[in-house]
Amino acid sequence: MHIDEKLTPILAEVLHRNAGEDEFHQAVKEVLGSLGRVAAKHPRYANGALIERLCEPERQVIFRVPWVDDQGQVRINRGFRVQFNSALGPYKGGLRFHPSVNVGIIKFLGFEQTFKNALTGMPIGGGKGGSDFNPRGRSDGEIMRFCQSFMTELHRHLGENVDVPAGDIGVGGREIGYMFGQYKRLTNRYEAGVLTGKGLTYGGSRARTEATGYGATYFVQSMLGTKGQSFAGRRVSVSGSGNVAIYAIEKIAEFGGKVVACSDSNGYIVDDHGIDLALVKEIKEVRRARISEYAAVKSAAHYIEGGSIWDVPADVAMPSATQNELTGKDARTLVNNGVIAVGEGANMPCTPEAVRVFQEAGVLFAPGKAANAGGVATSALEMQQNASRDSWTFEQTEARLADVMRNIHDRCAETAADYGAPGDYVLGANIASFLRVAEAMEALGVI
Ligand code: NDP
Ligand code: 2IT
Repeated sequence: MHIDEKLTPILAEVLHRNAGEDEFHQAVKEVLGSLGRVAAKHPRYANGALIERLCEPERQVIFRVPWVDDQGQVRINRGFRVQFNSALGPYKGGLRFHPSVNVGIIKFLGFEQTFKNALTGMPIGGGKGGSDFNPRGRSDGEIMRFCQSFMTELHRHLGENVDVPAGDIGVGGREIGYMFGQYKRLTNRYEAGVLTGKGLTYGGSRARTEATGYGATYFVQSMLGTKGQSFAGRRVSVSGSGNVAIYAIEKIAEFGGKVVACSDSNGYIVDDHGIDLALVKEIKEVRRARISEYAAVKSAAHYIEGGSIWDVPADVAMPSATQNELTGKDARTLVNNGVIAVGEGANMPCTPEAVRVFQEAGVLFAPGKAANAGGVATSALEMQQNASRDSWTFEQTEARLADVMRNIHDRCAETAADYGAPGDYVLGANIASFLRVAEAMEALGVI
């Protein structure tokens, strides 16, 4: 990744001030790698410490989360909320519950979120939060007590016009319900717009559950369309088997693609007949079990413990599990097996080396901040419905999502072409989003 010489001191300062936060460094480098062309065209954006301000979160909250497990033992976790940038609207972004969570991971996610949210064209700033709590194997009661304790501190930092969290890894409808219940109880306010990803009985939006996976699939479909291609008849691998992966698989099948592999953190399954999504949903959404069970039910499928899902030959790859899950080696394997398009359903799932390998091989590559923006865009639609005390149909909401994804695709493609790099969606996404945030920050003065 080449960083323009005007921007190298900014990067050096970020690395120095945020020592040890590897994922945050990686995300900042990726964006700065695209901004040299902006600094050349609009020198004023290199002034006023605007880029430096963009790299410094507006506020970071770290707190203790004590809770009592089913054995009566007191447990302690660490909670985070990084309110990254509110130039475009209230802080908006998910909460992640996973044992790997630390401040560097939350900062990388909040930084990415700021640009992603700008791409949606909606009035939302960027933020992210979560905890190093591991939900795996915990009872409903333990999950509820954890969520209540987490919200007992977090609630004072939130508000429908302040900061609006949603789900991410380890946080879905169940957790959002417990957190909304506790927020309502603590504040004595039915403030539906304070959280998104809510259930349909208490202010949720139709199509929010599906939105990230559907949106990523729409984006890749548009990208394939620029080359006269489509999902029809294509073999596809989707990593993960959580919220994003499940609804990507659903939409890919609707578009005529055949998803042959998916995974969880233990291993992956291959089903050359096409993944039976009803079975995946039953295993993952209902029983919260391991993907290995798929192969126990379907004799035609096989399960590989450990290893890399990217060893499976596929025309299209959609990494939808977690950061840095697809390495340079995986990218070379996919390229050698003839992959034509890669769409990041997850946040930063491809390592910088992997991205380079895809781009050098001429593979269509959709970066997460563009491809997975459908989730947060539909969260913004949920906020709109809450503000007007309205509730839209599934079709109406999905049509808005499809429209947003088409616009994001087109804006990334046009921006890349305008800046001399046609087909480079990484550059297009970084520049288009930067320009929107930078313009607002400039207008708001030194804040
Ligand atoms: P879920 O918790 O629903 O699913 C996560 C999936 O990824 C699971 O299959 C999980 O396996 C796997 N996974 C998680 N961590 C790891 C790891 N360290 N190594 C290998 N596999 C792992 O999360 P989501 O589907 O919501 O999120 C997936 C990705 O999409 C994340 O990067 C998230 O930030 C991003 N994203 C999510 C959005 C949303 O609306 N939910 C919106 C935009 C992006 P296991 O069960 O074994 O842990
Ligand atoms: O990474 C993401 O965009 C999300 N986890 C969704 C954020 C949101 O506020 O809907």
